[in-house]
Amino acid sequence: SQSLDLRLPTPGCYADPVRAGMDADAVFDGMTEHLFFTLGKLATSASLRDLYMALSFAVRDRLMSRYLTSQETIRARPQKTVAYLSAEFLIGPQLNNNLLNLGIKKEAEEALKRFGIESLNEILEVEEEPGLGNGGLGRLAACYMESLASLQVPAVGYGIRYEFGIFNQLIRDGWQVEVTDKWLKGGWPWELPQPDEACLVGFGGQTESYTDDNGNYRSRWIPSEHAIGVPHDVPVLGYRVNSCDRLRLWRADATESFDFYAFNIGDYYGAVEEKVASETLSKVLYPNDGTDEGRRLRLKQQHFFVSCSLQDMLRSLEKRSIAVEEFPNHWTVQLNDTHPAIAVAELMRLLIDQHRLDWDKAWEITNRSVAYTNHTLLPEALEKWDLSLFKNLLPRHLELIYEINRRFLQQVRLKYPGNDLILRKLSIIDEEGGKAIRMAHLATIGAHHVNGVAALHSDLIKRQLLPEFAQLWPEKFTNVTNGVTPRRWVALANPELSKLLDKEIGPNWITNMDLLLELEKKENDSNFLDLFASAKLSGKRKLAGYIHRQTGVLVDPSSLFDVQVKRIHQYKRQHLNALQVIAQYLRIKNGITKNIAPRTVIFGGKAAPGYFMAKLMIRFINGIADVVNADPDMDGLLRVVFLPDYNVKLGEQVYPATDLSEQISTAGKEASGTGNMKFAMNGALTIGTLDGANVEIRDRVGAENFFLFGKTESEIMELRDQGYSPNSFIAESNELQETLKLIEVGHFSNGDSELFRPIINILTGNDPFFVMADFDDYLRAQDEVSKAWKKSKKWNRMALLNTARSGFFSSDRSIREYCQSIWKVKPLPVEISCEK
Ligand code: NBX
Repeated sequence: SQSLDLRLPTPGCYADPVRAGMDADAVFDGMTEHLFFTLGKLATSASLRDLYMALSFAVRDRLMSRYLTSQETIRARPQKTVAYLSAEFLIGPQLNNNLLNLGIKKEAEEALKRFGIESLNEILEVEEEPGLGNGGLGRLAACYMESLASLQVPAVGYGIRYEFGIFNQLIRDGWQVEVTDKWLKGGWPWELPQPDEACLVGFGGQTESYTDDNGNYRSRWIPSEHAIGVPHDVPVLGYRVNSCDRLRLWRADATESFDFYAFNIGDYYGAVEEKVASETLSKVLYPNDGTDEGRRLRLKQQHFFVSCSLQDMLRSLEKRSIAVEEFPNHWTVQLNDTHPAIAVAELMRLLIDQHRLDWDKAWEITNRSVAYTNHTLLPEALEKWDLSLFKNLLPRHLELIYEINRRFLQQVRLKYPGNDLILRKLSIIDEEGGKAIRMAHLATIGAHHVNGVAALHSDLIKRQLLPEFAQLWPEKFTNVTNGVTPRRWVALANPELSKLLDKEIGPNWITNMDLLLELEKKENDSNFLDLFASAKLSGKRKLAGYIHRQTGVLVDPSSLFDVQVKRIHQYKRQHLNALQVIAQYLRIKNGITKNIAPRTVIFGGKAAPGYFMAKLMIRFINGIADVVNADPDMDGLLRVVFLPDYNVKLGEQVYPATDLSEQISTAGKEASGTGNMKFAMNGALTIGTLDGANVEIRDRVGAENFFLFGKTESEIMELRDQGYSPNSFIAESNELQETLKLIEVGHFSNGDSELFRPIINILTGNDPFFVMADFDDYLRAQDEVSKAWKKSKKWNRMALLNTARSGFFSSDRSIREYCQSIWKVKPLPVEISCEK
């Protein structure tokens, strides 16, 4: 095999663990050295955190030859690389994942024993999780990076190294309290700062026109402000392959420590002002996962990381003396929602203003390189920038966007003569109210493909969100149903199930989830079903312990664990679930317990700090929990838990421990969902609406293994068009009336009838998410759940079939689809020489 001319300090030949330094002795020696030289500690006085750091450094060392060889292979072979642009990468804890993908978990455990640590978990507990994302979108980016590396596809994830990620959530008196996430305190061992590859980014100022040497009219941008982007690289290792891709996160630094002019005139504070302003750029992640607040600093963040990333890509061509015209053959740029959509204008600017290309060539390059993934249909979540704000911050980009729009609308005019309405609908500039830039339009016009994230969602993009665009360019629109990585979400999160799967079907399911279909053969094998159920029980025991430690609530691991974990949102309808809990509570109070299955209803998720209703929903759930858990009548029948600070790490505990997955959004509102997939893989049954990827999950696992309820998307539309009135549904349901009544009298708020009034008002007012319309059917489906739970063998069979048929939802499948139909990239296997 061809080997690259690299001087590798530790040849990382996977086939030869001793030479590669992968055995327990080597890991132990590595830890000892890092304790001494890197951390300045003696093994005798090392804390758990010291040991975590030492092991992480030792593991990082063992990634390095793969990482460097991969980067060198990508550099040396002229093949297309994926650039995944995302304002968020919710990567989760790194140590365990790297141990798994390297294949040295046992060796690490052995090494730890020599330091007196009996369980790897003790060390994993210490790891801070980088919360560099809000929820599904950020986590998807992380799953995709892991699959790209595992599939040996050359890729770079480009994003922002926020100093403070998503806030930590505390619950005080039932309310959410936000606490700053200081994930970098104490140092984070997985990043490699690369100050030599810093990039300069401009903001503000103005443009001026001039005539170039060839007599052409040109525009140039004179920014009033600059920031420096310093890349911080995180290796992303594939599963048991040599490929190790890179996550390149940009930190904003000030251009100068001092503005020397200001310094000279004695304005010391003025001089440091610019430094402070630009350093604030990558300070904090915006914690809104829905509504976009149109904040100036957020647009600055977006332009900052996009500009750095595109400059980095162009520079990689220059370094290899590849002509800039070749850009689309070397980079395929994926926009994770519109957050990086400024890339369309910024790439044009770099090509025209800096690389001197003419418009047509620049546009061809841009359009051939860029593709856009949409993640939401909610109008309030669609990014729009106020024109004056945009002009003030990015005047040159505005000129370019005007020109993109002008040329585009000219095309539209020719196609639809005299149709002003369609021009207004398609324009990048929204003329209603104050003028604004519609980023989804910019992305759609600039991209060669636009995709949704589940079949229904992609269909709705064409029918509802961008119908005029879909009519204009039908071939541009496509679907790639989301997926999640089975490495983190099964192999690592659910060791008991993994062991069982390894034993039954061999270990290859981890990279080929279709092999899980072999489990179908076991659906009537009582022995196997028992083993499957006991893996689940073991997950539930662990979670029960965690719940007790965190909340003080004792839950019974043999009860049905009924779980809803996701961001708190009205469209996700945690309040529908909460109402159902109250209805069950009332039944128990009224002695109607015959059909009740003992349940532990678990909620988890963060609310955006400015989202009043979401925060009230948390308070509401905690109010219900307080009443239910304190009532002896509920003993053995019902428990309610709100798990604080839901994040990736906690998710890893929750998915394996869940029997029932709550996916109850208003049909047409949840683009895909990805938690739904993690639950199904881990053998939870879903209760859900026909929304997002639920539709495909049900198709795959079988309608008989899924608890369906609720109005369909078209029924919801119909209801709305007819003038929906929640009260007509309330009038027909006694249980719903009684449930609402109990809230109104303050039963869950210590007699305070005002506290939850806003929830009642919204539900009985216009009920924008059709909670009342779906309540009765939801309760019916929950009764089906209870009935099924009581036939445990049947339940276990249904659960097994969920796992068996969930292979489609591996992110490996999603990434293969992106590679084939959108990116046109192929794997590039990485060879590491093992000279004797
Ligand atoms: O993206 C989510 C969707 O709601 C899910 O249905 C979908 O499964 C997931 C992955 O495709 N969207 C999401 O998580 N959005 C955000 O987190 C977000 C963050 C910042 C922002 C707007 C939305 N300004």
